[in-house]
Amino acid sequence: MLLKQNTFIFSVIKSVLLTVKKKRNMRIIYILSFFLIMGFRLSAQEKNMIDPALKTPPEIMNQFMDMRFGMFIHWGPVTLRGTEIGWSRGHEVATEDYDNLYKEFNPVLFDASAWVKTAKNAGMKYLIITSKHHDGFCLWPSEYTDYDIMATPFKKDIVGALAKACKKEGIRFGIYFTILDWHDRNYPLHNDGKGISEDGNMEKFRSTIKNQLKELVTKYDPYLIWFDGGWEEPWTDEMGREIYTYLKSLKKDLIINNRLGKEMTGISNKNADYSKMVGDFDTPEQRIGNINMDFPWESCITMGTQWSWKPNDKLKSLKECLQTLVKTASGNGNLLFNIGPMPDGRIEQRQIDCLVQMGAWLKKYGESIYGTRGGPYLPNEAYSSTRKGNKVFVHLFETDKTEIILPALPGVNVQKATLMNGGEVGFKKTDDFYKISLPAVLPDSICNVLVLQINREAIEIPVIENTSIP
Ligand code: FHN
Repeated sequence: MLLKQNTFIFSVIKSVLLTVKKKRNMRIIYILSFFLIMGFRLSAQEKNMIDPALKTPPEIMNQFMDMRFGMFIHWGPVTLRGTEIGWSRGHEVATEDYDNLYKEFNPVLFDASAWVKTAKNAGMKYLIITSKHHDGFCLWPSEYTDYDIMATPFKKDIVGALAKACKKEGIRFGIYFTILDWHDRNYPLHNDGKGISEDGNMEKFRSTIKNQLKELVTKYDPYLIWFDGGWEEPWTDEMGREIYTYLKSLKKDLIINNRLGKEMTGISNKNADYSKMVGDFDTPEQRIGNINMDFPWESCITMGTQWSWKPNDKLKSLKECLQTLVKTASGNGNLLFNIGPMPDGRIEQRQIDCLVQMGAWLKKYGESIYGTRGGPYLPNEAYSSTRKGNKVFVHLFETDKTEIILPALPGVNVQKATLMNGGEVGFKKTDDFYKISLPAVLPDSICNVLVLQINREAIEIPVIENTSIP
């Protein structure tokens, strides 16, 4: 009887232990499978993102965003036809003709230091040249193609000359590099409406661009690489991340824009997922980007109507150029302002004249642009603002007003209100508004700067969405 009882107890204990053991095993199995799945997920996630340790650190990006104003240069043999670089190949200009323009490309009046000095005098802090655009022509001597500057009658390294001149003038040097290359047979697309070509070989193509990027980084030590043309089907974000990681192995602090991947606000101003971007800053194109106080951005905009030189092109007025710069800064972005030099190597005098006048304005009002951050007032037709330290700079676009009314800044005491280069102004505060009376004659005929000196750090003020006056 006792034995029976004991056997029963043992079997109960055994099954309990077994259950516990089974449960423990199950728990171990659950825990193991959890970590396994997490591992998979993590590796997938890690695979879908750039190693944070490689990302360009905030202090480097802040230094870049302090610059606020850069020169973009689109140039190449296409200027001999005055049509749009890359896009006119096989369209306005027959492919055969386009691809042989390099044989006539001889910009004997090209003077790198003159270009860089023009940028510097304009108040620009960095300069980016199209080393290779979608037509595949390389403005530097490349080991990996014969379709480069050494095949032209000119035979001088354009990228190298600009890198040297920038270093001499203390201007940061950047390189534009297209991912897509409609001229390269290994790249499966040729902008000819014929779709993916069988003889494409992305493996070979990717090793060519990797080798060329190594050439550019090791030979010219750029501050920044401005990628473009990653929107076509043969290119993937994965490939973009691989290039980002590779470039960071060549130069740790190299700044790289977000066009190595597909996620961007770009031309269409679409709502982008910044966590998916492959690169350090967003690149709104041909428009002023939306205010963004968290993710760095830079608008690239043409002075004319196309990127490369066009004879007798319609250029933006000085007022439009200055307002574009000021409104971009007030949205917390940089302006990369594009010029297209002529086929003989000179920058058109009209473009230089406009840049000189922008520089003259920045010599007087640069404190309200360089090193500032956007807001708190959102840009509108009458004004926009930037801020730095305990100052808010309000850029006034109307020069015929003797009074301006601004929404009061929450939790702020305005200690002093002055006009840059213009002295004290009348200042009255009501609960919700500031009433500022301006002198009949304002210091500047295009854009004046009202400075509100306040009792706290201006960056702490939330962005004022609604600037409309009742
Ligand atoms: O196709 C290019 C264009 O030619 C120009 O280079 C601009 C500059 O940002 N990016 C592309 C269009 O998005």
